[in-house]
Amino acid sequence: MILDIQQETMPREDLEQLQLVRLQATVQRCYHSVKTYRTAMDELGVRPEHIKTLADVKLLPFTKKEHLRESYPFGMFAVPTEQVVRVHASSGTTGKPTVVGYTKRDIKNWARLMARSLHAAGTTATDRVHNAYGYGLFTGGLGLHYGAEELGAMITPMSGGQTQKQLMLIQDFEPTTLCCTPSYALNLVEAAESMGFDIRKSSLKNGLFGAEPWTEEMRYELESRLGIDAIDLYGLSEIMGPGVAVECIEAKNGLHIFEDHFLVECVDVDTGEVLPYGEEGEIVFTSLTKEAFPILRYRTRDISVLDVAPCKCGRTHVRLKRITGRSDDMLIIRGVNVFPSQVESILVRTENLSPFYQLEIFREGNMDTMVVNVEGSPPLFAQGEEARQRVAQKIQHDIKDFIGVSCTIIIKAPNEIPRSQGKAVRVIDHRKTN
Ligand code: DLL
Repeated sequence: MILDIQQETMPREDLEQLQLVRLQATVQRCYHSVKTYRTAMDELGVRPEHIKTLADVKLLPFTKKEHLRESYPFGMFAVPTEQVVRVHASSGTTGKPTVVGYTKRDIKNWARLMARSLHAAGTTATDRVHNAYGYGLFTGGLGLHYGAEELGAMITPMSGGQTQKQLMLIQDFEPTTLCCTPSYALNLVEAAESMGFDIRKSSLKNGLFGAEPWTEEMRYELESRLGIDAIDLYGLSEIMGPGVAVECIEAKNGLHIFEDHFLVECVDVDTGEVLPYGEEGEIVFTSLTKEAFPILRYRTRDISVLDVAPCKCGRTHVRLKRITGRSDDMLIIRGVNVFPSQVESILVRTENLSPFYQLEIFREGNMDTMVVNVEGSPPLFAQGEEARQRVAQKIQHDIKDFIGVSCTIIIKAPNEIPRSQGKAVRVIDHRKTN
């Protein structure tokens, strides 16, 4: 199998030349085949031939989730549906899902990118992959699946759920790579421990975790409890699915974006202004090779920083710092911006807790209040109320200190927080239901 990994170490000038040619072709395709893009570009007075340099991307209109919803189901496809061989959809919180399509070539490119992601994470053709990402409309399961096959590895298409069975197959099939959400990995660890299965001694050596925000503290937790290298994997269905960016096992310090297929920008959330490398903002992608569902300047709502510093792995592709959260996940509690991942960092490094938590947001009068529900470890629970109060006070103090917001802490009994089968539900916002 030939992986086009030479693209990952190309000198930047060559990479940028390749990107420009692909960008120009994508803009032509969007303008001539997708009404939404033609209308938006005409409104701005931009024609495909105005894109002469990569920086000209900023002349193009942004695409937002609303555009995809308005064109439900196939209105933004750039090829006749006869040429589409697969669709995926991501469920929104309200109404219809957003639908994305792939031609045969798109599927091939995606499989290659996922093979490259697995390769960057340290998986080889002789490895065995246990895939617990959900199969179905969600892109996680099938995305990893075709990538592992493309790489030549052996894959178990387990999908999510059936935790006991997952653990049995991990013992019997002896996989080396685990693929699932970080919250589900934690769920597996806990279930293994309760069965008396020491998963640290299993055949697993690395894991590709993504589809939801997680923290360095959670990486430490997963690496120490599973005895593996935990690698961050990023993607979104609107752009392709998993395999848009991945960490390299050499540095584990930010996710290399596959820039030969995606053009990335970081913009100011409010003004849409393009920010220089190193500044935090909203990540925006333009696809460079997609046929069925090309996309221009998609506002991901994911907040991060782009890092151009050279990486010790030799890849020249820009790195995306760990996603701190989505702009629409950001909670504003009494004027203070809070991302659930900031709370996670504090909880995971506090002793005597299990790393399962959920935040509840209430509105009392004009005041927003946050309640942090977190599970105590079984020994803490056995120590009684006073010990739990001490831990609760410590967390409350640390959250006030590091994040700047006062909140109430409730230490729950082991197993009281619902376990995730896929993406974890970290926030219950009662303001939206009242
Ligand atoms: O979650 C694709 C995926 C599957 C990625 C498996 C990685 C592994 P969607 O369901 O469309 O696609 O959700 C995309 O999930 O905009 C981010 O907010 C979040 N997300 C995905 N990966 C990460 C990550 C898949 N590594 C949305 N860290 C994205 C933080 C992530 N957030």
